[in-house]
Amino acid sequence: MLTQNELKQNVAQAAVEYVLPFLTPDTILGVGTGSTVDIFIDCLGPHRSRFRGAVSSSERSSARMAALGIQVFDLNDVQGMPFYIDGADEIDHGFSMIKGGGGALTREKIVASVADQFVCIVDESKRVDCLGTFPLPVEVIPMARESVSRQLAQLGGKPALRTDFVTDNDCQILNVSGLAISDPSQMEARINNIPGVVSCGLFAIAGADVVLVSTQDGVLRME
Ligand code: ABF
Repeated sequence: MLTQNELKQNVAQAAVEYVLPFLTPDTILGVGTGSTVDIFIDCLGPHRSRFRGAVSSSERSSARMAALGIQVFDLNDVQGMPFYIDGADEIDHGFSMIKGGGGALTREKIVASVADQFVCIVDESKRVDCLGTFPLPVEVIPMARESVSRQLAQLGGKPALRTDFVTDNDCQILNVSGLAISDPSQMEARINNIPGVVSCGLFAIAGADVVLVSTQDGVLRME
C-alpha cells in the first residue's frame, strides 16, 4: 500500500517525465504551490539546464526553486509558457477544481491563465464527484471581509476567516464551507463579482487541461 507521500512522489515524477520532451533552452514553466508541487520542484531541479526557468505562483515555490538553481522570472517579463503545473484540493470529472488550501489561489489562477496547458497533479484522494467538501477559499480585500462574508452567506455558504494568515498580496482568505456547487463555473462567476473579492478558489471557468492522478496502481493520465 503506497502512502500519500509516495503517491505524491509518483505523480510529481510523472509530471517531470510528461513535460521533459517539450523543454527547450527558451522554455519557461509555470509552477504552482503546495506539497505535491514541492515534490515536483525537487524532481525538476536536476533538469534545470533543459529549460530557461519558471514563473512561480507563490513565495514558497519561488524560494524552493531558487534554492535548486531554477531561475524564477517575473510574470510581467514573460509572454507565454507551454505548461502550468499545479496541485488541487479537489478536482471533479470535468476537471474543475477547488484550489487555494495553500493560500496561493490568486497567483495560481493568474499564472495558469498565461499557460497553454494546465497540468494538474493530484493523488487519488483529491478526486470528487461534486466540489465543495473542501471549504472554498476566497481571497478578499481586508476592508471588505465582512461585506463579502454576508454575501457568501446569502449564497448558502458559511464563511470563516483564515486566522493568522495574510496572502502574498497582503489580503485575507475566507474559507467557505457548506456551498452547494452544482454548477462550478456559475458559482465562480457569482463569487468573482462580489465587490471586494480578489479571486476565489474555484478553477472551473478555466479548469485543468490534463490531469495526472496517482493511484495504488500507478499514475493515470486524463485529458
Ligand atoms: C495548490 O495545491 C493549492 O491550490 C492547493 O491548496 C494545494 C493542494 O495540494 P497539495 O495537497 O499538494 O498540497 O495548488
